[in-house]
Amino acid sequence: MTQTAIPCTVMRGGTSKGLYFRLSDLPADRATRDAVLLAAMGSPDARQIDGMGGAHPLTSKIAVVGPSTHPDADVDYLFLQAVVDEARIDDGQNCGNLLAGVGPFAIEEGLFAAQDGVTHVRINMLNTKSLTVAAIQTPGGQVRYDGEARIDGVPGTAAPVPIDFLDVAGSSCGALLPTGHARDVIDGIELTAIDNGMPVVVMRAADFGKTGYETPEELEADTELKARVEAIRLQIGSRMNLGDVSKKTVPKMCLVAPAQNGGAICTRNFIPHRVHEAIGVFGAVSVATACVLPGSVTEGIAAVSDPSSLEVEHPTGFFTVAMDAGVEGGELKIRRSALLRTCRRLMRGEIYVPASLWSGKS
Ligand code: NQM
Repeated sequence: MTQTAIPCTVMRGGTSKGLYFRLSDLPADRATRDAVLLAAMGSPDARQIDGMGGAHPLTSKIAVVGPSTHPDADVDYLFLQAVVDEARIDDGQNCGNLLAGVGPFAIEEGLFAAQDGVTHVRINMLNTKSLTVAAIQTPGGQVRYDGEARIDGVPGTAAPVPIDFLDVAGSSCGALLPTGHARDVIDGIELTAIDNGMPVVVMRAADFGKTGYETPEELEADTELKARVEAIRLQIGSRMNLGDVSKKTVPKMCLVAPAQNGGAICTRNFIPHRVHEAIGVFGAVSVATACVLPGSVTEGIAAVSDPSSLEVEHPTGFFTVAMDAGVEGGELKIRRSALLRTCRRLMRGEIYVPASLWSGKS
């Protein structure tokens, strides 16, 4: 046998797509696991031609799902980013888009028993050591994928997957405001470094001479802008308790401008080197939080009419974040945030990797 076959499911989760594995189907040793996952995706290669990756960070994602190691959860979820053009599997961030597929995958794989109606799956998110609950449509105890829910960035409609977060503030950086300030200045640019589920650096597009309404392609072609944004990222990363971020996918860098379509704010997101076609889930939650944070750089830009429901605009539409937040003792406290995603199982089968990397489970 020159190749090893590994059970694998391909799912669209929110506006991303990735490979879903059961923990027990992957090598236990981390170096072997990473070599296997790189081969499965076809990294490193800009086209990922020899693997399943889609040649973009949003389609080069992996979810590993296993039995819960947390007393208050039903399953564990580890998110892994296969870097497209480097031989690197990164576990330094979470992904709220692939998260949408975790509950259905766990049910389909027999890791968690569905009820008739709606099944609430409590998920232990290992990357950020935080918990979430996803409500999965399961009429007759079967996962239902079709439905009427629509999210921007995905054609058509599907079954709704509402997701609730209780404790994501500071989950990567140790604090909602890791630098201790609502506003910092780096290279003459005012910014808000915030972590409500994702480390994000919020900056005003106008401070870079941009409108903030440019297309992702226009921003990606702007090498001078990209260099300025990356220089700030490298400096603020360690101040956000993330250490040297030169080889990390966080923090994300978000340019903001006044909303154009009635939302709270308009965003363009460097994740961190490509520009997102929409916005990441936890990225949106963190930016929405900046919009209600007194003293953040969104002041004078964000239009918040209802702080319990914020529409974050992005290149392909809106992302609605529901939030229960308030200032307690002079500090912003996030009691709960919630959002809507959809997902769809696309394929289930076996993925082949060279047996020279791993001979498989004996
Ligand atoms: O922020 C892109 C995505 C993401 C991550 C990224 C995500 C999140 O759209 O929770 O969903 O910023 O890397 O999948």
